[in-house]
Amino acid sequence: MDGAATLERTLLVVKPDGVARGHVGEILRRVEAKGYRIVALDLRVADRETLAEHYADHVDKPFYPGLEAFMASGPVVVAVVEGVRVVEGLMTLCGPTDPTVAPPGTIRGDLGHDWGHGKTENVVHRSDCPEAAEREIKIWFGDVAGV
Ligand code: 3AN
Repeated sequence: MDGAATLERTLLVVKPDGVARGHVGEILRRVEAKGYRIVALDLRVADRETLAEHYADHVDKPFYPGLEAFMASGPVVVAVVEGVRVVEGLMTLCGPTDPTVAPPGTIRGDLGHDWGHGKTENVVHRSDCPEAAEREIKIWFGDVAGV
């Protein structure tokens, strides 16, 4: 044994397509079944300012207006998830960006569908590194997130 394991936190967002299609329970079930702990959870409609901060790396990209409109089109479920190596773990559980080629067994592979909008609608967002997780948790939940 290497001693005490370090707990990490990451941000999970069930996007409007996932909420509208009734996948919230299934997605949270998979996260909990894997052994991760949900420490904060909220259903809300994202505003433009929050989305622009969250997608700071993408605001200048040609697909951003469509992404913003989609992300604001209905409620999202935002969660802070805790566990050992959870950032990496949720990347694996969610699968790659494009839902058409995301492998079966992943959330995007099993539940995502290209509705003619390319990669815009892919059911979930998860932070892609510990620094992004810290930044994104602050954007959605402020300084004190979860229990
Ligand atoms: P991921 O969420 O897999 O880390 P990113 O960070 O490259 O993917 O992109 C953020 C989000 O922007 C994606 N989840 C997807 O909704 C959207 N997106 C990324 N690339 C494209 C694209 N080429 N066309 C449309 N939407 C895209």
